[in-house]
Amino acid sequence: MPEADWARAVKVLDGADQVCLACHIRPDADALGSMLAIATALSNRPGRPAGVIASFGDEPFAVPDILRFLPGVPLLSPPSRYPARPAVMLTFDSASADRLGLLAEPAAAAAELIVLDHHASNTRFGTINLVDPSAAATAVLAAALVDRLGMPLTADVALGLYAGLVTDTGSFKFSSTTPAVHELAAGLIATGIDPGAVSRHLYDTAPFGYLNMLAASLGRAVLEPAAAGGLGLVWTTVTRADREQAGNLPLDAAESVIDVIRRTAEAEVAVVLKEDDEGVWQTSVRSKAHIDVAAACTALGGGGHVRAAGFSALGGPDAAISALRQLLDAK
Ligand SMILES: [Mn+2]
Repeated sequence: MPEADWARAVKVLDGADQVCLACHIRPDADALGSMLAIATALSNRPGRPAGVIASFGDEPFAVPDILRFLPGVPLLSPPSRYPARPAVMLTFDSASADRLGLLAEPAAAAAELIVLDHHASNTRFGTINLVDPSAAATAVLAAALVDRLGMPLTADVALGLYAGLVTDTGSFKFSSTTPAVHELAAGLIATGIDPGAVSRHLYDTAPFGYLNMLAASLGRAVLEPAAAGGLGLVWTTVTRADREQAGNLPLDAAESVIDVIRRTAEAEVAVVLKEDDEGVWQTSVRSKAHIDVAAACTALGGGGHVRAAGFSALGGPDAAISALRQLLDAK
């Protein structure tokens, strides 16, 4: 990433009295944790605190249950209160403007738009693009920004960054877990945060109904050994009815199903199609070693990383899986 881009971003943010922050819709811990870390740091900037507006473009506007523990949640406001023409806007973990949902319009009208992201599929929609596909998480870039702006790394700032780092490295299990990732984690933990508490909030806590939803979904899993060019495909669905029958669980309760499905030894590619409250199928796709699922998902209107990507399907799950199957076979 060019040093000149960092320098421009630092100059713009240093000079801003108000900074408008946004992350992608249906935020995960990397998007929301990175944004809230920067929101917290900017609003406590020594000597010159900035006015901060932080949001994401979902309507209705709701912070996912499992992310409510993040410091800085009270700094959030709904997209309806977002300025129409921000002087300085900073986006987190969004590969394209449409991933900002309702905040795509303010982003298009912003005088300066700084894009902080690590997706290879990033469309570079900012006036300043801090995009590094080699970064394990947007949180890595947000940590660099904290450092470059000379803002103190307090425990409240570190916790959001750590949550993002844990999530995007699969709890330090993915190949993106470099020595630098562990060095960053060490610096974050040294602020006094409790990594055990972060894991409990993110992964190890769910209402009892989750077990019923998981059972229903796993019971429908299909293995197609001949698919994905013979490397194998495993897939399942999580329907609205599954979530309703499990005690009206929110969509984000279904996020972790992919982590069970993708264990399947006989399949290079794992897919979970999750029906959201509007009947759209939010589809998560993972691969292990050979297939670029970002390319397939981008072709279906989504995006992501080589080993972890997704797309939204308006038709039914059968149409979505057959479209995906064709793209994976073409590899
Ligand atoms: Mn990310």
